[in-house]
Amino acid sequence: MAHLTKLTDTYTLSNGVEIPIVGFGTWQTPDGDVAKASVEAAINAGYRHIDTAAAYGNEESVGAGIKASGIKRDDLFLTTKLWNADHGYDNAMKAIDTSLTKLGVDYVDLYLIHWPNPVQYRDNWQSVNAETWRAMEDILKAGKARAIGVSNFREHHLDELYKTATVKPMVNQIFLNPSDAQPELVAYNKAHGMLNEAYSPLGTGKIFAVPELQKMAKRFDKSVAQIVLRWSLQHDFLPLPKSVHADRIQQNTELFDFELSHQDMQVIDAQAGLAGEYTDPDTATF
Ligand code: 1BO
Repeated sequence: MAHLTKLTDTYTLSNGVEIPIVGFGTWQTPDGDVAKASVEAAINAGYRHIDTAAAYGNEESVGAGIKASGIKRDDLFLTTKLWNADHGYDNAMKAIDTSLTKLGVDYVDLYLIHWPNPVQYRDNWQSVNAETWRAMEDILKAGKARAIGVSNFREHHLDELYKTATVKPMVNQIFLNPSDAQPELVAYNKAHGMLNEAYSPLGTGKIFAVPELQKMAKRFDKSVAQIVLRWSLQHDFLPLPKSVHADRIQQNTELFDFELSHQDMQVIDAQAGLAGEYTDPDTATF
């Protein structure tokens, strides 16, 4: 288990870059004042890691929230992602510049390919990903990203990428929570030196109604959300909880004054039967 004492503890990526162990997620956070205010509130609550994506449509507001917080750029870890329309070498080189402009920064800390198999490249995703990854490597070399990686990639997408990659992805950000713990993919990522980042770390919300988890939360005087985020950390995942409510933004930072036992972890692991919302990247319609 990683060293878990505070929100700003870090994992070390395979290229030596330090990444804070909890990130503030902004998927489905409405653009405009809501995104700006929630990012500002997150930074004020102590988050030093913000996760967005071109596809979330909120990069400008996320950038505005960062600016409004007054934090120094170098004190923040910022991730964004390349969308499906921007695959291919030339498009990717333009996409990073667009994201940097929207975010109002000179570099991101982590740049990810958002999906491995966009619907328009279903017949040639292998060569398209190779070209996109070539751009990702040049983006890294140019210092526009301090680390690069992928999201929603499965083993066969990565096996294919490794045929031409000269730099291995440092992160795979996946749908990862007790109902969809994806043990094979998690082990694969780890074996290939990738950090497992968890988006939707609380899953569909069904987890909140599980009596064993409610009892456990009561025993620790915590919420079920805090219990599940702690589970994620004790598995060495990097959870990206999202909220637009100041009280929950704060609550999701309070994960370091308790520890789940092996038995507690097993009870949460056993929730894998709950139906999740996993999207298969090879059949997704975007
Ligand atoms: C469709 C977006 C998934 C989370 O990044």
